[in-house]
Amino acid sequence: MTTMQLFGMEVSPYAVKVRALLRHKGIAHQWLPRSRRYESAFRAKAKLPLIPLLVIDEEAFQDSTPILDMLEQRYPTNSIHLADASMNWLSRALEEAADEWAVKPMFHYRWQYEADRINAGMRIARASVEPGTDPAPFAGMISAHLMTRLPTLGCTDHNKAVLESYVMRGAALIDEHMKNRAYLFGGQLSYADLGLGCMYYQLMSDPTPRALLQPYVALQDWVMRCMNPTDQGDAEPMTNLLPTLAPILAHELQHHYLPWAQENTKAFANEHSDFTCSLGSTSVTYTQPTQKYSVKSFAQLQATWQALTPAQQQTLLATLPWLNDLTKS
Ligand SMILES: N[C@@H](CCC(=O)N[C@@H](CS)C(=O)NCC(=O)O)C(=O)O
Repeated sequence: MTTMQLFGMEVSPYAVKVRALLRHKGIAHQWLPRSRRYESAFRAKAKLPLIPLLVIDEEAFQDSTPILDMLEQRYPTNSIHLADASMNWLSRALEEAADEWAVKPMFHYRWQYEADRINAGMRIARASVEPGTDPAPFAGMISAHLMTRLPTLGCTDHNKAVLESYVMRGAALIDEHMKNRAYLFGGQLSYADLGLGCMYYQLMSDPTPRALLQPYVALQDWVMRCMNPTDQGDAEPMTNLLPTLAPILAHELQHHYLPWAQENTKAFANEHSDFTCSLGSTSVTYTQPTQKYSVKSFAQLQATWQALTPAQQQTLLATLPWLNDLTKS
């Protein structure tokens, strides 16, 4: 019998994303916190010191998006691939945007605000130490360590307005869209739900963004559905979705992720250590150090655009013309 172990943490968006897909597919698995208790088991399998780590019998897998792809291939029931290739591209683009961009405001709220920092530090410490050990001394160390990563990710005072207005506008748009449906593309769970849903799940677990998101009940219901999903029918036709999905796509992709990823890639190619760009509707610029992993994942997304047929690309460009410039390298 196959055994499956998922090393994760409740505070890790990428780990709860993989767990949500395992739940969705009804795949039995053991959820193991990355803690003192399981550290040697983790190290025996992990190539990188990162969660999620999924171990199937003796095989180890890391990096949440390739893990979702592998699970889709091996366990095709309850697929998160949308049958319409154009819609599926959008779903994958939203997942990539959540992984690389939406993680920034999540990290910003969690580690810049004192109440959130204390809360998250304690949650991580409690999950990490042996039962019976006082987590408090570790909580401060964990917070101090994670705060050192803030500038690298672009979570600075300078970028605060861009990061926070991104979340609040995005929440209002998703809330509106979710008033009439179970998931972003209708009744079927998609990559986009897992990617964006797991970021909002984290935001909802931190006191400052949780309070700000309180008015958005449809958004909150969707987030909780994404974390423990069951399909509720088929995807809807694009024409049904567009009135409230197009503003989400513009917000996530046109005004944030794609221009950010393009500038990051340009900076990387020109060996610039940092870059500045205009994002969203705020008048202040956004600036951060160049990020190598996102160059690779953006290139992969561009390759999936190139792999669409001209007709599939045209379907998207007819309603979302801004994709034309933003999918080019
Ligand atoms: N691209 C990776 C990112 C994984 C990642 O950044 N994991 C974080 C937790 S959310 C981690 O393990 N950090 C540990 C560390 O940086 O020491 C994925 O999607 O799995």
